[in-house]
Amino acid sequence: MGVVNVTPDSFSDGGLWLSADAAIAHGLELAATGADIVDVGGESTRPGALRISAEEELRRVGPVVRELADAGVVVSIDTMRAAVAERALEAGARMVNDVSGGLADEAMAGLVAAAGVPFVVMHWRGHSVDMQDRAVYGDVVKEVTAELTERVRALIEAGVDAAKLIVDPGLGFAKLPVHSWTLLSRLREISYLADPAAPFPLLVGASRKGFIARFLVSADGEPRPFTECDDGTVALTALAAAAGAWCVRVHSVPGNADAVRIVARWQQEARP
Ligand code: PMM
Repeated sequence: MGVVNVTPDSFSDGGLWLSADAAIAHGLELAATGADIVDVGGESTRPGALRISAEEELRRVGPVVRELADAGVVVSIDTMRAAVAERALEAGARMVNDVSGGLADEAMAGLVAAAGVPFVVMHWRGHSVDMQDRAVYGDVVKEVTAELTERVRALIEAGVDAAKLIVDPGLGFAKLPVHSWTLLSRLREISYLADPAAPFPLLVGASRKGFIARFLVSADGEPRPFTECDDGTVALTALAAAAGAWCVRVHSVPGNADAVRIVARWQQEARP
């Protein structure tokens, strides 16, 4: 999954694809370089970000979703708002990626149930403006898994088809770096949720996140600039794919697409 953030302030690519033309060209490039899905978002979720209006969000993503979908790209809409998701689906998007897992907008579950599209349920504890205050865990894997399980239960109760749900640990969202690292090291447990016999597809969004930059510090202790975190992202993509992830959400596709293919080849040989 390649990312197009049509925002002025996203963490690693804010402002780069703010005009519709630039965003469309970037989405086409992501698809041409190996992305199976292009995730289009209009609202920044970087720690501390303030919300924008639904009108502004729609203004940013509408033409981008339509053009990419018309060009045959499988588009995912990255939004917490049912109204934005609905318009994006009308414009040709084929899945909904909601970082709040349906918590931010109570109309989201009904919309997704009626549309029958795949829905990404990310672990979330509140809006970006103060989410890092909620990065408090006793056992992060247990708590993230329990909270995702509760979300999945509520969505199914609201009529969403369980077979359409994809779960995501929400790296960096109400997580300190140590929480993201622990979650990454135990991805399988998260995809199992309540039932090891029936794992959910897992989406992992590690690309260029701050926990990579803060680990790969320079000799003088400076965090690695996010533009230089793509090799670290590729390493995590390989590990996530080997741990069974269904999808990785990334800003730069070629190295990550290679990593996914290499892991598939490795696993093909490793099968008895
Ligand atoms: N991360 C961001 C935005 N959307 N969606 C999912 N499902 N998972 C994520 O981890 C995720 C997301 C924020 O990252 P960006 O601003 O660098 O794109």
